[in-house]
Amino acid sequence: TIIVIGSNGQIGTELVADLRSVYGGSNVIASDIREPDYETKNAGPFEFVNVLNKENLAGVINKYKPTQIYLLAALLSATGEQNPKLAWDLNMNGLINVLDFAVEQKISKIYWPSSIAVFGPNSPKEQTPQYCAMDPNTVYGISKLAGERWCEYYFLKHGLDVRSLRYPGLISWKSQPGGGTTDYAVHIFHEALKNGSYESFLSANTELPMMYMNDAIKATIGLMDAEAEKVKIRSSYNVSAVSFTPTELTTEIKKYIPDFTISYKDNDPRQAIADSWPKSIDDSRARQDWGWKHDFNMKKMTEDMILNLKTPTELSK
Ligand code: VAH
Repeated sequence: TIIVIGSNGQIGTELVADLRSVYGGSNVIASDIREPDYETKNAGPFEFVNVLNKENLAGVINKYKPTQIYLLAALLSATGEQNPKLAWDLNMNGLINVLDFAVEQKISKIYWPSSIAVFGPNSPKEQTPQYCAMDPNTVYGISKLAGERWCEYYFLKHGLDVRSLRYPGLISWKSQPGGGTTDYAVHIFHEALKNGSYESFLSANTELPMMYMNDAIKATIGLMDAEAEKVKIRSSYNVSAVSFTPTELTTEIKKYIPDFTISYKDNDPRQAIADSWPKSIDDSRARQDWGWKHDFNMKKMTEDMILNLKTPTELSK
């Protein structure tokens, strides 16, 4: 069995559904600190799991004896800045609790997401390499950088097969984003279809690395299915697909909604976060080591988002 912790989030919602289609509904346990939406709840087992509550976590692990755990629970960059101590506690101690149980219970594989947020103002901005100066200045980025070091440490000291990806901004239609800096790239589609206009909290020329959720799930399952010896990086792999600005995304959206207009809110705190991150990522190591390749460019992503949001889809709350 597989346990997905943080299954109600932007990634978890889709990852649970896709893992269930591969492994069977009853073999993938969704878990979070609040009830899932109707669809997830009826497609397989759900458990309340708070990664900061060790006896709760131990109880669920003992109940299901999982062979894999995906730990997705975290506070993201924007919410983390509003609640720095909780972000550090949840992102860091949640990870260490899971790593410890994984060693104790000999769980064969652990997945933990990192982020391009591990890079900072002094990291190269274009085609940011796998290894370089990393001075993240958000609690989220600090916790992800430290988390990468812990993952590699548990691999080296305990032989734990823990694997990780540095996700860029993720864009999806099935699930709402969870308080990040890249959330504009999801909100814009909903607003464009609903109101024909959107006020962006990032400036027109803010270029960020992005990825469609289909590609993010493909990368995640692709990394987890790779033979262990191909996973040569045990901190976290750079992965990417596209990079674009709000202006470029607007131009693409206008091909489907010609009257769509964008405006820009200035001095949003998320602008400083975005400005500290790379504009584009070099993910050649993931492509070399375990055959990563993205499928969705901005054009294909926009088409798929509009197509799916246009039909009356009940969005997960
Ligand atoms: C965030 N969506 O904005 C997340 C992600 C790279 C961005 O880590 O915080």
